[in-house]
Amino acid sequence: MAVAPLTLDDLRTAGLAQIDPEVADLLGLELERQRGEIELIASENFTWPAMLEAVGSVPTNKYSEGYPGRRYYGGCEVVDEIERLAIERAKALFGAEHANVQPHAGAQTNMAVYFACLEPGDTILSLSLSHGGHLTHGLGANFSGRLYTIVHYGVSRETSLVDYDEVRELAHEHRPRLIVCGGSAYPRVVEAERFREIADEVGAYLLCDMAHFSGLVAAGLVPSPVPHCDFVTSTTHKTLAGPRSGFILCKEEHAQALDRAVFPGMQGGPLNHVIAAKATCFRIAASEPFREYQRAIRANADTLAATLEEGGLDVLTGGTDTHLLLVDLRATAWTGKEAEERLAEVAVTVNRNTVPYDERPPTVASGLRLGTPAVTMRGFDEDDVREVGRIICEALGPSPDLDALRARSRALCERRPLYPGRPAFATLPSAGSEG
Ligand code: DSN
Repeated sequence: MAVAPLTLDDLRTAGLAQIDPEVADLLGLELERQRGEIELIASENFTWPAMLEAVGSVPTNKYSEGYPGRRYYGGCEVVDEIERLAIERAKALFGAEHANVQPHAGAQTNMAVYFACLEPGDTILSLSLSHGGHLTHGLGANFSGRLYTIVHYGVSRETSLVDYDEVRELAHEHRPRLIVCGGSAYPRVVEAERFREIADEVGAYLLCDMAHFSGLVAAGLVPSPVPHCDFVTSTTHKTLAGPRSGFILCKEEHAQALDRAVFPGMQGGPLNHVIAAKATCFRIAASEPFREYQRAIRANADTLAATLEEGGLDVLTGGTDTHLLLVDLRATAWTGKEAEERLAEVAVTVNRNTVPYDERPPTVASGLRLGTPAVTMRGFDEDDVREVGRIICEALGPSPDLDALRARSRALCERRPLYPGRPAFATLPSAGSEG
């Protein structure tokens, strides 16, 4: 599309479609992609329209290094109120003594905790990435693996569950300064209470990374790690269904060190528009409709696991306590990469994932990680998810009719529209866009 020459005055009022149709069209295409595929990436979600509004709001213009009432810029009286609201709501939602809502994303939450309680070289005991941990829990190529001494625990070869005896043995042998529990691909409850006992035996701090399951914690569907941990980190965009961002909870005794680690330790100006969205995210997460949504995520995850098992796939640990499941493909001819690509052909989006004791590299992997937050957000019920499970099993089975399977996926997407009534971005009316 040709772009008419714009004046400086036009730029002051024009919308994106008028100024940059190329980008506007790409945004529209992304919306249509999200609408037309069955989204099963466990860490993704479709956030509420209210969040889209907040993250597109004017506090994006404001600098406010510091904390409410203690800023290094003028004009912070409104963003102070926004941040106070987010802090108080986060504390109330999770029963926490202190909250920092400034981290830009999940990686920054863990970095801030390490900066708050460790010195470079100190030892961290954490779940290895290939057994369900996270990059920031000590991967060699990540800052965590480069700055700290990392010892990993894993899951049992027989049960794929955390072996708490192994955690205890490693803790006593290596005397870590910090133990990390939680991760990004562990389908069962993280027993923070048991980690606390072990941490106390060796005088370690305890961090739970609940980024994946914080929505379930908020809804009371899995045990809260908050009472047992020195620090709890989370993103807001996974099960919590808020904006793409992070926050940290901690005991009051660590509040000052944590706040200093976030600012000035590692971040400059907070993203005030995103903090506004976080405040609303916490408000929604305290509501009964949100609990209803989380219950549906759990029911759908159980149904998906059962359907995949009925179809002959190996769901590790036999199911899930959360929103995510891990499929072990080692008994099939599929690699994770090939299975991910095959499912994309039938409009089902997943990610390849290593399984514990995987012999393939993460770029290929032997498993798939699936989750139900996003499909549940667009209204998929257990019947829909059963159909999704069957589509997956048939797509990975012998001689599938891929066109027919794709049509079945599309039919589900049409029955459960995403952002109904929201026009594609490129066609949104915008000021001065006529002509
Ligand atoms: N990338 C996220 C996930 O997929 O779990 C974690 O950071």
